[in-house]
Amino acid sequence: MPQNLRTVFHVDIDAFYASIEVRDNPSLKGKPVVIGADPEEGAGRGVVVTCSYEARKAGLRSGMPISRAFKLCPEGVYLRPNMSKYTTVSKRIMDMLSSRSDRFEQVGIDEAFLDVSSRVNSSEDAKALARNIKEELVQTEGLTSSIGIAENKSAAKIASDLHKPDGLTLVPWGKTEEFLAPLPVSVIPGVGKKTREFLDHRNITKISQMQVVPGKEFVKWFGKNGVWLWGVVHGEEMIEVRGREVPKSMNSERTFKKDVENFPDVIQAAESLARELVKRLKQGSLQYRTIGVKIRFVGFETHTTEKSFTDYSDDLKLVIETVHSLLRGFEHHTRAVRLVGVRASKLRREETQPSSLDKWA
Ligand code: TTP
Ligand code: MG
Repeated sequence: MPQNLRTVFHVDIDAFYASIEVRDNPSLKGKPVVIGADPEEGAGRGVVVTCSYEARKAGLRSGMPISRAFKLCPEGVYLRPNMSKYTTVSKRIMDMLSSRSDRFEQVGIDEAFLDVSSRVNSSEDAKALARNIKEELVQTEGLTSSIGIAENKSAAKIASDLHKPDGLTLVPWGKTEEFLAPLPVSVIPGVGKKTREFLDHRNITKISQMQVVPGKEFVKWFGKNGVWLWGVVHGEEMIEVRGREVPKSMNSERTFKKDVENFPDVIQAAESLARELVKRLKQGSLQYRTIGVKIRFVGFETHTTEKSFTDYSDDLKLVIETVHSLLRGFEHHTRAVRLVGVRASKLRREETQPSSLDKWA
């Protein structure tokens, strides 16, 4: 591998929730383990969240109705998800993965991109580092993973899916287009049922067939996502692995030009600040768990107060309601108001899956 080229890993834990349950209860090893709804409760409503590879052999898949899963695999062990456990494991894994990369981007509860360009100088180096990470995941967490190595994110992601479970797939540098050519279009992240059908309609089922379609056509078909997709199929997608920091808090304040005596005007200003704040949170895919207000009266007397919730949210209505109830505590204050502010804290980044192209097809 020539120097100065990018090396991106996509790491994805195998059958994440199910593997954690098997690890914590070794008697489940080798059995079809299904995480999801209880097939015997609620008349078999609900779905399979995930399942072990043994259950996948029986045809079970994420999203399948639990009643159908039970018909296909009555001998399976059906367990309810234990999210707090999975989140704790995820956090430890992500901390470890992030420490093994130059840049790090978590993209789901059990998957992440690592830019390791400065840490490897050959395909052998890259594979050795990936093997080492896989081994560490087994040693410290008792979990197997699949890693794809490529010069860009989309090819790394496709590669990591190719030889699951416990896979390690390297796409040679400069050979991404050749690697992708024989694969079905459905391996591309974001190409779901609708996009597949749209392409199928045009007799396109393999990536090689997409590679001969002019870029202009892609844009006609998929709008600005067509530019990205064209880059993906030609191995030229070069989107950075980006570890976006989650800010501690975000706020929106207004100092009035003229001190405000009429309290409803203060509330109205706070509402528009809340709207602006939620817009900014959404732009950064952020959710809050605490909303606070700040109010300053003439004479610089300043108060802050806040309210926390049990769940994260990005809901505007909840912000407005909270701002109203917090500000009401100052309604009978005698002095005029100089400044009002709204603040969101205890933030987290919403976990995002690759965006779907289906909406555009
Ligand atoms: P995935 O990585 O897609 O699935 P997986 O880890 O179970 O299996 P594999 O990677 O080996 O194919 O998702 C990670 C976890 O996210 C999964 O264990 C359960 C959860 N999940 C959902 O909650 N809903 C879903 O639709 C999917 C696909 C996964
Ligand atoms: Mg996984």
